[in-house]
Amino acid sequence: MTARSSVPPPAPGSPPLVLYADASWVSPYVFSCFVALHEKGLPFEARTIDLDEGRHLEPPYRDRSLTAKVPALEHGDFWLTESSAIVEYLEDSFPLPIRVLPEAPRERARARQVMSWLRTDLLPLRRERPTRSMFFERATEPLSEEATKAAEKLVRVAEALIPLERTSLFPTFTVADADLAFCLHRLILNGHDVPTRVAAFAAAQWRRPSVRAFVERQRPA
Ligand SMILES: N[C@@H](CCC(=O)N[C@@H](CS)C(=O)NCC(=O)O)C(=O)O
Repeated sequence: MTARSSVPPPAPGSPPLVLYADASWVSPYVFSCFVALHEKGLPFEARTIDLDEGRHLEPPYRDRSLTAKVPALEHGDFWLTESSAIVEYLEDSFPLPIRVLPEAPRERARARQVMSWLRTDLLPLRRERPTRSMFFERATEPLSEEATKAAEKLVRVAEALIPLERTSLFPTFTVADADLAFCLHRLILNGHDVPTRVAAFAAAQWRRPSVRAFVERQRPA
């Protein structure tokens, strides 16, 4: 476990927040939590866990995190894993000054749907265009037939969800926007064309300072 960033002062009245991330900073799940913390302007300490060396499987991390996965959030004596749960916890605990999930029930449900879907579907695409290929060497093999189908599904769903006149899914930013843009960048950064409107959405999300802070993080060689 390595402390990676200087620790800003904790929010008044709140115990410090610690985000545990993979040492390579390529986890899409860490990305969601990192963006939520940044968007909310919450000071947090980032600590990295070397998954390649199996540090997440060793106590005390294994026991405190329960699931032995990253990301984990530590907030005082409370530990939480599962990125969607972490985003929801941050939203409920720190609703101000900025929300990262919609408030209206249908929009909130849609955002949850998108986040859950991106975490559970499109496996061939996720396998053949891993997040490592976004931040380290690009993928060289063409997409298989099943990954092509997954890519087509991703683009179809994105086109259906992104309103014609907007570059966000809802009137204001949500973590679902960042998650969808992140997944689209598996294709975009590896040189695959996506329709103009989808590309405009992905580019707009990729410009957000919270997203830039993750993308531009220093990574081990
Ligand atoms: N559903 C979890 C997935 C977390 C996950 O799979 N994290 C990976 C890194 S991207 C991990 O910890 N892998 C180590 C392992 O499974 O042993 C979430 O949304 O947080």
